[in-house]
Amino acid sequence: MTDLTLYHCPHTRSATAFWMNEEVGAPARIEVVNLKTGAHKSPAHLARNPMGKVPALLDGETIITETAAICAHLADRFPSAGLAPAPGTPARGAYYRWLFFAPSVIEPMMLDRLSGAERQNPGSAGHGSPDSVLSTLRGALADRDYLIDDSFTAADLVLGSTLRFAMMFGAIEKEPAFEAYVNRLAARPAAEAASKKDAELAERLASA
Ligand SMILES: N[C@@H](CCC(=O)N[C@@H](CS)C(=O)NCC(=O)O)C(=O)O
Repeated sequence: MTDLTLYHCPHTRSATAFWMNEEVGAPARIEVVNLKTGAHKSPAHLARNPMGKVPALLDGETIITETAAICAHLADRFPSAGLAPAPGTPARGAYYRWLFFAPSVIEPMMLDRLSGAERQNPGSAGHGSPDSVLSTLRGALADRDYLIDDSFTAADLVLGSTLRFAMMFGAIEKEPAFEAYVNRLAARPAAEAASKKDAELAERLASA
């Protein structure tokens, strides 16, 4: 039985989990946690996620936070969507690689760039130098449509969303291959549906 609730605020990082929910047939009930009213710091939300952040997914009685974890869990929970390579295969290893690369490498690099922080010793920073992040991304996306075996997975969804945000905020320069990749992902029917529903939710919150 499916008993899923996604705690979500439109136009935030949780839009990635919201899109993933669409990719697997929208099984989760959406509960809005409005960051503008401080609902994310309410006792009810802090009990779900002591970080006071969205997204969070309630699956039965278990809370899952962290966008990449939520997306990976939904991919496994709904295998018929075909968004994760089989566990134990080399492709699954590559899938984990890119799922983790987005939050543990691209995100901190993006925040460094936006805040102007300079790492004195990039070798001791897990996310290395911006140049190495960019050249790794270029290599991963060169001459292919998706990260793994030329088929779309939840790793594309997570990494592509992160890359889109990074380009939108100017933390990563727009490059033709990056833009083509992000646009390819945005053209998926589930991505379009999620984006439309997210905009409607945002409008509803703004006029409430
Ligand atoms: N590591 C978390 C980050 C989530 C996050 O930072 N969410 C932001 C919205 S973009 C948030 O809830 N911020 C509210 C706050 O921290 O006060 C993830 O990947 O899900």
